[in-house]
Amino acid sequence: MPHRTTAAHSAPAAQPVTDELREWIIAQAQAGHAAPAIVDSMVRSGWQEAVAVRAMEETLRRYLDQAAVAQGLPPAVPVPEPDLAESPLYLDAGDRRVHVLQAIAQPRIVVFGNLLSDEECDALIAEAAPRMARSLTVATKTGGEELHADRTSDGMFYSRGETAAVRRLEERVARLLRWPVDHGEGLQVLRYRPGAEYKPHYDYFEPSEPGTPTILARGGQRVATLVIYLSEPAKGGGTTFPDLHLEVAPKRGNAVFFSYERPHPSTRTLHGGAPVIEGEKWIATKWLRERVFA
Ligand code: PD2
Ligand code: ZN
Repeated sequence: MPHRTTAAHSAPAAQPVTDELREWIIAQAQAGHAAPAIVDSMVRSGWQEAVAVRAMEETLRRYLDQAAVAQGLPPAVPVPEPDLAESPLYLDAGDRRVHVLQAIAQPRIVVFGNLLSDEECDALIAEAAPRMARSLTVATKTGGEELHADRTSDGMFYSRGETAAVRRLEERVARLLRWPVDHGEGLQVLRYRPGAEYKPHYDYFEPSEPGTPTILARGGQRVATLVIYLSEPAKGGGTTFPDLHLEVAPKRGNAVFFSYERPHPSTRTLHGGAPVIEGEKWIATKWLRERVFA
């Protein structure tokens, strides 16, 4: 493999990743070697571990994306990502210490705790309550909105920065997910009563639908979702990911984040809101776009 060494006592010089190294990484992966083994052998050849890991990740991501595009899938785009590099238990979200309760890498799903206090949940519900109406979903045929039988909740949208509580939450989320406030849609609040549910769906806009170009003109695709639980139903109402057989409990103040780097089922981000069985479920959803949402 391509060799690199740095003098034992000098500060390590930057080690540029060469095409030769990238080709070697791809060949190793194609030969069936696992990522840790590839990194190990790079380190033994004198590459700094951090450089080796980054070279591996970048090379394989680019390679897989080229293969996906060659198969006719839409290209991958950058997505929001909380900084979980060192497996922290807590993340500094500016004005609040958010708990990292669970993380899945593929697809990227993170369950956060303590994102909102009980008082903040109550304030968002109280301000939203008088404005609730039967939920509409974006009509991808036209780019407008429509009543949808798959969603039996009531809802409303806050415009971005509309109230002090909304602004504070938006800034906290931007810091947590490392994605600018102005790339977010307005916060949507939903209420599910017993029997209400949100059937499994993808949050990205289906590229082949005729209304999609109009929708995308406002900030590109959705690339991530944060569902924040504002109240706890006594039974039911979890957020389900059918492809993963995963159900996230709707615990007040917690949130589930997931991202999708291309608008395609291969992301395995199919998800739904299970029927509420007892009590009421209130959520606030933040959808994040590729670019400034205006
Ligand atoms: O309420 C939920 O758990 C849920 C499920 C699926 C919310 C959304 N999607 C959403 O707001 O997109
Ligand atoms: Zn959804």
